[in-house]
Amino acid sequence: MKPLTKFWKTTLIAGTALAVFPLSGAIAGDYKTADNTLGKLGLTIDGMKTNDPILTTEEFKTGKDIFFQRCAGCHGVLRKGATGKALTVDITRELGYDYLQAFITYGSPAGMPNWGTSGELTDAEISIMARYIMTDPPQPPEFGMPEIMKTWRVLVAPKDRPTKKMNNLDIDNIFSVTLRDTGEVALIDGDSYKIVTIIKTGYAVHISRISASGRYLYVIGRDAKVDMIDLWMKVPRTVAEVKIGTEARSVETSKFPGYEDKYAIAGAYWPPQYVIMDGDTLKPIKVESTRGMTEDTQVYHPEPRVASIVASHFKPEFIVSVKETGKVLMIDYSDIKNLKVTEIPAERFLHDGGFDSTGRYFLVAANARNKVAIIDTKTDKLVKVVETGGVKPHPGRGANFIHPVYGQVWATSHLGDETISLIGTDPVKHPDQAWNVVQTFEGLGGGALFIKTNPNSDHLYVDAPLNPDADLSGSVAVFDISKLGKDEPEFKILPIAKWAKIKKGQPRVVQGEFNKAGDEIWFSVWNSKDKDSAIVVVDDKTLKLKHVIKDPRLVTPTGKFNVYNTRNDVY
Ligand code: DHE
Repeated sequence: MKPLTKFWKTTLIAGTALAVFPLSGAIAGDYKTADNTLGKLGLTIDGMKTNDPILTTEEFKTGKDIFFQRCAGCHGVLRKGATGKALTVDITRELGYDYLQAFITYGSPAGMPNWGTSGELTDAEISIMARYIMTDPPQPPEFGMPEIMKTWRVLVAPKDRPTKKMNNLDIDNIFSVTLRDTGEVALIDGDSYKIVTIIKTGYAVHISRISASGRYLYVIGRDAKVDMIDLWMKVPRTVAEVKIGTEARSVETSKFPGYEDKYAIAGAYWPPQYVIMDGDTLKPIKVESTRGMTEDTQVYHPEPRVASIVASHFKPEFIVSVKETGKVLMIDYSDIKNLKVTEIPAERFLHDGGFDSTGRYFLVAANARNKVAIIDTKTDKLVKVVETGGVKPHPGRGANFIHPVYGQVWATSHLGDETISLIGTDPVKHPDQAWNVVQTFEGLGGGALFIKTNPNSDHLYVDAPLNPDADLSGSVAVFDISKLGKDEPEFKILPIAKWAKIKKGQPRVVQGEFNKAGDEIWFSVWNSKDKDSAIVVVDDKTLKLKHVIKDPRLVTPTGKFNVYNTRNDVY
């Protein structure tokens, strides 16, 4: 690390945050400063070691931007830690600049990306980040109803929308594909593999969810912008939009009979809150904060972020996982004015999850605790919290199938190691196995994000996009479900990235998603923004390459959401 240029002088503001001013510029007015001796005092920043490098104002701004774009998702805006470790200044200053710089450069098998060696951050940016996280985190502003209302737009009013489907598409077999770095979704026809249209959405768009009828598609960007797309239009397009905060990951719609397409909900990372909206127009109805006490130690947390949200099939309720407090909120939308919320203490650091095969039980990963919490959505009670036997479970929505020995199970892969864990989910026919880990075995390697099967498939697919080894992050492991009775079941490796024949870059293969028929599975071949990406379609019966979708418009494809499977919670 080079010392800071001699033209800069640092000044302490409010104890620890740094601002830096150039000495060479003219000082306004006639007032001339005299040299003084204060600079000779050996003052240090509280807790920082004397040799730790510091930041210029410009670098602070760059660090802030990179942190919010790349790091806050795992470590939190206030850096109190969740999926990623806590990075509060008491910890980072103790670790010191050299350690932090090396860690950011090389990553770790436990899930920290190798930002330097992957080429995603330059040496200069890594140096800034190591120094940035040694300074106190800035806190972004609140975003309440007045701010939300200012962003709400109905682009096509319900009365001006078609009364029947105006296109020839099989809507149930459309895939909404996240184009992460362009802030768009591609709607791809699952029958012809053709791009129907590309729609501008929020920044670093994250997931799509479908209304109960299958007509409306809701997309959430990391900037907390929700776009509502009408799939009945001749060419599907956005009919309403709203920003529910400044940082978000999840959106869902009401599914209980009688409430189909009536409400939508989106959860924010910042400010920590959820917003219930009119399902037809996205008009915000209610905004509720999730700040409060942790479920176990009952200590106040200022930033309990909203992670996964699902819609109950048993009650008019949204099921909201609150990450840092570890609570699952059952939000009764039958009377939004007099909102009733059942708060279930589950486990801290809740992240992603999905239903069991019956749609009654919600299994959600508390990934930093290596556990899965199981919620009964019929009784609104916690069933159990189980250790998965692996490091950082990351199921996506998980995978449901009938195991040859243990009956119905739900599976999760892990971000932090190669473990795949199966949890029994049939309390009637397999009461001894229900809500216990019945088997663990190894997949490709650490860095797995998503696991997938389909009721019509005999295969279980597991990716490893965050594995530092390019061969592994470019492949998926496939298990034959009928052979899972063995202790250490074998798997086949599908070299998906090689099949895509992409010459430049190091694309990661991510998130399998089945088509409506459940006879083919699509994988994203996710390259950097300036390089070619693709979607590879695999024949589920033969495990052979069926089709490669390539198009210059397919920039950084990641999540794919088949309308039928998503609206019916088939996974
Ligand atoms: Fe995701 C789901 C949060 C990074 C692709 N991701 C989720 C969910 C949450 C979440 C809370 C569950 C939503 C739900 O079901 O309601 N994701 C986060 C993060 O906080 C994190 C770790 C860091 C960040 O800064 O965002 C993060 N996610 C990523 C990615 O980098 C991925 C791989 C690529 C991308 O597009 O950004 C990614 N996340 C996905 C996908 C799903 C998802 C594809 C939905 C999976 C599904 O099958 O439902």
